[in-house]
Amino acid sequence: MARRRMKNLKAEHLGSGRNAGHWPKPTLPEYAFIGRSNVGKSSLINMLVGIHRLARVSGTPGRTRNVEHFRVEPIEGQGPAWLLADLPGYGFAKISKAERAAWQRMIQAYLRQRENLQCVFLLVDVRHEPQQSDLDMIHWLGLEGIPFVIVFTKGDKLKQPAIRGNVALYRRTLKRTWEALPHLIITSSETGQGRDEMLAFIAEVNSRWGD
Ligand SMILES: Nc1nc2c(ncn2[C@@H]2O[C@H](COP(=O)(O)OP(=O)(O)O)[C@@H](O)[C@H]2O)c(=O)[nH]1
Ligand SMILES: [Mg+2]
Repeated sequence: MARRRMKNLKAEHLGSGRNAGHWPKPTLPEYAFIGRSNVGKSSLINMLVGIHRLARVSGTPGRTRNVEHFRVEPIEGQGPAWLLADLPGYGFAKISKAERAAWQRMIQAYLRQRENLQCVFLLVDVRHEPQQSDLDMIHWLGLEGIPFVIVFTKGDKLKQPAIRGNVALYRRTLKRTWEALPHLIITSSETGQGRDEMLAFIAEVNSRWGD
């Protein structure tokens, strides 16, 4: 049976800023998208919301240096509106050490301070084996006790068996350090794979907002 495609959502860009003074008031549940430059953060945000050019998709990695905030309206009045935050990519090679450190400080400050943050979506390219910068970020999130989900991107670029193999490798790598594994979701911004699963996850977390 063909599944009904979930409707496009209503969403708007709220603003862009490097520090708390420039971010929207933390009065709605928020989800942050982080990952290496070019992993597909902006594409995934566009895919989830169903708006082609909400978040910019960049061919030039490392261009966004601010946190970009978006507001998404609830579907048919169910649950609160929610916020998406598109964070600057890490692991971009062509920047100075000082600039990299400044990014890291900014991202860590955001993740620690943002009181309405419900969950971090940590994006990794499903084609690559676990990268040190991603494992470092996962480790840091774990130590800080910040809830996160690992979201594999570009699922359209590999065949099923290769995807299964790479995801299994990821599980094995994490199991060396962590007792419990985080939730893993496989997505493709091209085909819409993983959209329903991510939106259902967000709706579920949103339903507990204000409890
Ligand atoms: N085939 C395919 N390409 C993707 C996917 N997601 C992103 N891309 C491409 O990867 C590049 C970087 O995407 P972008 O969303 O700008 O990455 P960001 O730097 O993490 O925001 C762009 O050329 C996108 O078109 C995907 O799911 N499938
Ligand atoms: Mg981007």
